[in-house]
Amino acid sequence: MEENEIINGLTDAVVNGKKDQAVELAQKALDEGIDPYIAVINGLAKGMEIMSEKYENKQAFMPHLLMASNAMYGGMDVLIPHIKSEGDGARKVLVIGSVEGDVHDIGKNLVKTMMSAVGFEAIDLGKDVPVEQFAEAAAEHKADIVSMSTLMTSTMDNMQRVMDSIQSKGIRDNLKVIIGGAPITADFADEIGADATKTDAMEAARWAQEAAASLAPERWG
Ligand code: B12
Repeated sequence: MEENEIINGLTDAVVNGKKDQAVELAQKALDEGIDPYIAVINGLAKGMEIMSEKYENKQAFMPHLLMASNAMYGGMDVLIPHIKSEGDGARKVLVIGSVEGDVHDIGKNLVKTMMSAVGFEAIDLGKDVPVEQFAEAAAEHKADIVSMSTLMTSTMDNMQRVMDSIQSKGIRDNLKVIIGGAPITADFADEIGADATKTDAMEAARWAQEAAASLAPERWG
């Protein structure tokens, strides 16, 4: 099988909600020496994007989405352990979660995966994370990066509340904050004082790598 065929097959497996196929093709991708990072992004994650669009256009419904994400995670379980950390070996810590009120976590999990792939140790707070928990976990784990997701306009304000809580804990200068999810714009990120937003998980990871490198190593004392 050619690389393209495997990558497209991974996308199709997600779109059709076929976990077995996703697992099998993920293994094939490894056997054929395809970069597992590429297989995740161009294969599995692309399938999830297609399904989200289909859902928006009412061409797919919730059970299809859940089967699609199940297939995506099946393939990721095979591929992720083989993604080589691009990190420089320094321990870098990421605190990540979907903000309070929001249970969407597929995108958050993708961001976590990509950040782990570039060398971050991820403290995953999960979804619907109470506002204060981001700052508490960041201080406890001496975080380099805090990453927040939300897919709903109604929960965007909670990102502001997390920023306020990071400020009032006095740790704002110790870390960098990136936010994302479909409703998030660069203007909104500016407005709440976050350091960046990106449209996809891979860009988020690249940014985080550089942002973490710009932080002073001794800042947590
Ligand atoms: C799947 C889904 C669900 C699933 C979630 C399952 C799960 N475990 O995540 C379930 C069924 C639970 C669900 C529930 C609801 N949902 Co829903 N859901 C979706 C759907 C169809 C797809 C989301 C998805 O997973 N996409 C795939 C992932 C890969 O994409 P992503 O999350 O956007 O992530 C990408 C980027 O945004 C980015 N990214 C994500 N996070 C971050 C973070 C950082 C730092 C960065 C840089 C980038 C980044 O990277 C990813 C790509 O690489 C969207 C529609 C859509 N088109 O997005 C609606 C959608 C988000 N849901 C919506 C709504 C309204 C709801 C409900 C309120 C529905 C209801 N009435 O019950 C509930 C919310 C419950 C709650 N309190 O949170 C609305 C939100 C509307 C709005 N703008 O406010 C949407 C847009 C659908 C719609 N058009 O109405 N939903």
